[in-house]
Amino acid sequence: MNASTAPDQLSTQAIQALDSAHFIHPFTDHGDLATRGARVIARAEGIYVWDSEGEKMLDAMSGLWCVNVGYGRKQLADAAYQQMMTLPFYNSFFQTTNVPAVKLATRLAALAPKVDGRSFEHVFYSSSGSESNDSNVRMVRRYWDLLGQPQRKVIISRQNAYHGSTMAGASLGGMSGMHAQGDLPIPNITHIGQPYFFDNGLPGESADEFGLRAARWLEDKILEVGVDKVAAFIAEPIQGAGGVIIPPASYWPEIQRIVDKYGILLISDEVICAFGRLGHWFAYEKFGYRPDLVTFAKAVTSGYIPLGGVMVGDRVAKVLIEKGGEFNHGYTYSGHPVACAVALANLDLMQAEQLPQRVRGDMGAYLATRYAELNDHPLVGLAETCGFVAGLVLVKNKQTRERFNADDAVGMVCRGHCFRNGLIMRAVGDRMIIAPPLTMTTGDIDEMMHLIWQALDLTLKELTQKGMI
Ligand code: PXG
Repeated sequence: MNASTAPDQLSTQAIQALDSAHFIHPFTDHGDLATRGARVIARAEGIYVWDSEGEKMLDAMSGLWCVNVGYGRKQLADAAYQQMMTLPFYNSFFQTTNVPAVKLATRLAALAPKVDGRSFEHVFYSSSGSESNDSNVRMVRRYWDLLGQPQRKVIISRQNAYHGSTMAGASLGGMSGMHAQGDLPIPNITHIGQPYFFDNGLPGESADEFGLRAARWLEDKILEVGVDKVAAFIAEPIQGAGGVIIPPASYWPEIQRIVDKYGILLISDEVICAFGRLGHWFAYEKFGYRPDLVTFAKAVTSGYIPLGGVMVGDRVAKVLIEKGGEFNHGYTYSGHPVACAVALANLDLMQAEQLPQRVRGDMGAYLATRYAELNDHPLVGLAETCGFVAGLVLVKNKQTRERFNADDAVGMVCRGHCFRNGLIMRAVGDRMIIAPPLTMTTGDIDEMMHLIWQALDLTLKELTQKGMI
């Protein structure tokens, strides 16, 4: 086979064979993939993607939590083209800068809400969420070094968190499967439990009581490690890859009280939650807490081109800039002009179409109402949304809340039915989750809900036939 043949002239099987021969995919069992062949995603428009066999699927995951403005938006392609013809690349290392990077930093600083007088006037750029969290580790350590407290090195995170796949990102994350490969976490990173009420709430305990208890695991950990050794706490506003774990309302205010009490830095990893996903430009505004650093990536460009970064709050920026001298850290693509130009066009679009406002208003409410109907399905233990993310837990017995065994791989069964019926929904253990494009209309939501019901019905049928329920 001639690999230089244009891919769209190759048959699906030929592409799958080349894929198997040459492409190592992220988080993939290649032995398994080789037996079934990868699904070749060929094109996309609006909220739909098509595979190489012409099968159309409603993409309820926005690619991978990123295509917030939907597919096929010409303004973003035009912005990339224009910028490539003007200045496709220049670095920002040696006292140089470029206009899109400056404009975007200014724009992001204006969009990031001030809380209690604290603001975000500075942005550090990378190309991904993982790199951004590596930068956070570097910045946090540098901050405490500059303040003469170099022993403050420990960053506290949470089990089942996802903060990326680089050495620091995977270490900050709380995925045991990732830690098991490659001697992770790296030193000075430790984890507390996640605020997952359905899993960890005690009999008779209210969600808010549980939220306070879960937040206080942070205080316990700070005291265990030693107050003078703790540098920062990192958390996603809502855990995304962990299965859309929405914390009780009491959780974030209590976390804020604790980080304030001990003076540690707070990192809000908003790689999934920012840029309208929860109805705000930044999610800390929704929950009312005051982070010092905010990680972003994905939807800053709606995934059209890689870009990530960190919003650096005044507390950290002041120390790094006024006391720091040169900070020996940065990436070739920090402030990439094309990526920044696409981000600006993306923010223009989001602003013109008022996407965060729609999610905060009518459309978020409509999704919440329709999604809550799933609570009537016999397989669903609890279905809930927050803005335009939603999760449900599949249960064996609705009344007793009995769960399936991990070996049942019930999420994968359901995901299979979704795929075969033209819906992309993600499975995380026994949870089914969505993060649809923010451009969805009520008609789109109705169509998606119909497909979700169908997939749940088919899953129930299969599990019943197999005697698993
Ligand atoms: N932080 C958070 C909160 C994320 O969700 C990252 C950091 C890392 O970003 P990059 O750009 O380096 O991938 C993420 C990424 C999933 C899934 O299975 C989620 C992510 C990535 C891959 C898969 O839901 N989130």
